[in-house]
Amino acid sequence: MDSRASACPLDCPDACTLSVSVEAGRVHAITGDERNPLTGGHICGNVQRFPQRVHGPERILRPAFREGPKGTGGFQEVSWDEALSRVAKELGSVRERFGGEAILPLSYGGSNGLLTQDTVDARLFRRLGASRLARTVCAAPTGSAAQGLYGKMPGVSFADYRQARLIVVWGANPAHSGIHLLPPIREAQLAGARLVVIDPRRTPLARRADRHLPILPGTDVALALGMIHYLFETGRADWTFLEQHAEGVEALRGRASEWPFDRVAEVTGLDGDSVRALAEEYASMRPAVIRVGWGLERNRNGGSAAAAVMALPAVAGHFGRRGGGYTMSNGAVWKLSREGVIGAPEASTRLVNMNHLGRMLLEGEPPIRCLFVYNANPAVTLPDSNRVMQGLRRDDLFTVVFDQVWTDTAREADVVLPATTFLEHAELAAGYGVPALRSAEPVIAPVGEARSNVEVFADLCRRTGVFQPGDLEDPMAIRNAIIESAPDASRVAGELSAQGLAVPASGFDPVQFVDVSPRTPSGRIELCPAALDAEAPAGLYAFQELEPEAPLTLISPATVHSISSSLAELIETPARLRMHYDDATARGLSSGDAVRVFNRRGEVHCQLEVTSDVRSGVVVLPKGLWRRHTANGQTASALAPDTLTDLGGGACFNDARVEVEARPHTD
Ligand SMILES: Nc1nc2c(c(=O)[nH]1)N[C@H]1C(S)=C(S)[C@@H](COP(=O)(O)OP(=O)(O)OC[C@H]3O[C@@H](n4cnc5c(=O)[nH]c(N)nc54)[C@H](O)[C@@H]3O)O[C@H]1N2
Ligand SMILES: Nc1nc2c(c(=O)[nH]1)N[C@H]1C(S)=C(S)[C@@H](COP(=O)(O)OP(=O)(O)OC[C@H]3O[C@@H](n4cnc5c(=O)[nH]c(N)nc54)[C@H](O)[C@@H]3O)O[C@H]1N2
Ligand SMILES: [Mo]
Repeated sequence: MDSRASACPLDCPDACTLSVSVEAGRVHAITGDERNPLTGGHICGNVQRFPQRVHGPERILRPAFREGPKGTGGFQEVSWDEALSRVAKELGSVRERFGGEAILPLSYGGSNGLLTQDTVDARLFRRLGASRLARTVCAAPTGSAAQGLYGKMPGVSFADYRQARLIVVWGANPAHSGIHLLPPIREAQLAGARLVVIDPRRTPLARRADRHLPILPGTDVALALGMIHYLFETGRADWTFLEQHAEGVEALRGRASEWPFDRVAEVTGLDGDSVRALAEEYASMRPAVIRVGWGLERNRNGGSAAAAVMALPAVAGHFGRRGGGYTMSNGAVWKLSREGVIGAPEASTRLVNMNHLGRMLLEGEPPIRCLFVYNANPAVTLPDSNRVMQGLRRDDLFTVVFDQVWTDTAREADVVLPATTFLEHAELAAGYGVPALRSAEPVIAPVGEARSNVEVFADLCRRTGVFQPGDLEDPMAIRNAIIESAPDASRVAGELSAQGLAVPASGFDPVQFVDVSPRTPSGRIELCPAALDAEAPAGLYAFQELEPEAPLTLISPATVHSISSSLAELIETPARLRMHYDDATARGLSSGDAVRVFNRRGEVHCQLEVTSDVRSGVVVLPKGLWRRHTANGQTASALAPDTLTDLGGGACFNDARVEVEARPHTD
């Protein structure tokens, strides 16, 4: 058995380095390896299960054409040459007859690698003049807020949570979604730190927290503004720091003054005493750090909520010492550009928000005639998924799906193309929590006839006639060109070739306002940036009422069983809806009942689990499930509205209102 080095590129904040045991061309096991000192030998269950995807029965082995009507699932295997010439011909004829904007490429962070997205794929679609995609399904509101206030300044490292005296985990569930934050939190707690968790669910961390605030989804902006108001009102705002480093202080102070604790309590569903206690702890304990998660962004107030939460450390003066400040995404830590590799300027063609895929497929003008899906599984991961599915079934839509496994989206395709996994192609990947850049070589040959994104898009550039001399097509050359774009390229290249891993210029453990500072144009914190204020429908920090379309709020957070919908093909147990005892009793329901969760967009048929781990008024379905996991083929995404967040045009998965009732018979 051979042991080979690799790097996990799955969509997760952590950036694990891996050791892969290989025998006779097959992957046997994946374990952690110590090259990344921040993740060490500890890896999650998802990547450990990855060999079952690579060699599993759901793997797409050869290209295929649909046979029979859409949705009936019949496919006929074909050669790569047949498949690519048909795809190239369709791209060409759609462009000729309807214009390039009738083509929509649809991809998200499914591969999470720097080689497999926004390189040769972007070259093809830009040169074809295709519609552009706004990649908003995740991190759009938090990203806009982090950009507007701090220019995406690097965050407090996971390791430095050890130094904190107060840790606030706000809308994040690292026990499932980024496990390497747990040991530092545990160590800090053993050294006497207080832990606060703000989450509608009693998460694993909430169980061991000193304080759990089971907030109503979509109301975090009220809680954060209430805390800011308290800081100003009680004379604990750090005016010296604010004068030196921040703009927009008066605007923020004015907007926060509308949030006395009694109003905060009423809106958030929290008790006033715990809100006050949290505000007092945050004012007085230092260092204090906030882990800002993505759970709080997925609602109409999500951008303002993220901005208000990130404004807190500035107002309270928590920056400037190790273990103080905030952590949001560290995705922007690496200053790498792929524009040189793409070799085509970004066109000014129509910009399609991916959260509107369903309505765009059904109503878009000019109509989308060709949809090219890769690095994503939109049939189940985008909001209002019944409309997405209806759009995919349009007879006059030509759909290409390029994936590793037979996803629910692949089953709707006209042409299916088999993709390699990260164990079969070269990759360059950075984590967005642990900011390590890692390069990795393939550890096995492609399974079946799978090909990498770089290879397939390069071939399509040639077949569609958009290839230009000088275009980079070799993965190694592309990787080198991306590394070359780093300001300190030779150091990065040297570290990557010596150990497969590079440290960002700001280091692994920067202290905010000591080692790193805001990357805004002014170099100062913009607490109320004009652009965000203009973008948010009622202005930044305004609370938009959550008018009840139905009484319960459905949220669908990440679980340990999949990474978004990736690896969910390995989940064997059917979906369960989790509901609080009070809500169950009020409806005469109990654990094990067959239920129907519904609103006007869709319905999910599944089993009920009654629990005290979810606050009343809120119900939970897992994120990432496939159609097979519910009794009627719909998932949480079918119930999620395709309305957009206040900033960034993001998805409102946790802003779904539903009702639940017993189902008379099991289907
Ligand atoms: N195992 C695993 N790891 C993953 C993923 C996965 O699917 N599985 N997904 C990856 C991806 S793509 C991402 S973006 C990250 C996401 O990682 P997280 O930031 O942890 O995001 P979520 O799981 O969406 O939600 C986090 C928590 O927010 C809570 N929540 C929901 N609504 C609200 C609200 O309005 N306010 C507050 N305060 N809390 C709320 C949920 O109950 C949940 O516990 O994880 C990544 N890591
Ligand atoms: N209900 C609900 N839905 C959600 C969320 C939620 O909170 N609730 N959260 C959302 C979040 S946070 C995110 S990030 C999105 C993610 O949604 P998606 O971007 O759709 O991500 P995945 O479900 O991981 O699907 C990625 C697909 O890309 C394929 N892939 C991986 N690597 C490669 C490659 O190299 N080449 C090719 N061609 N394909 C590859 C994988 O096999 C997989 O099928 O889901 C969102 N969906
Ligand atoms: Mo995400």
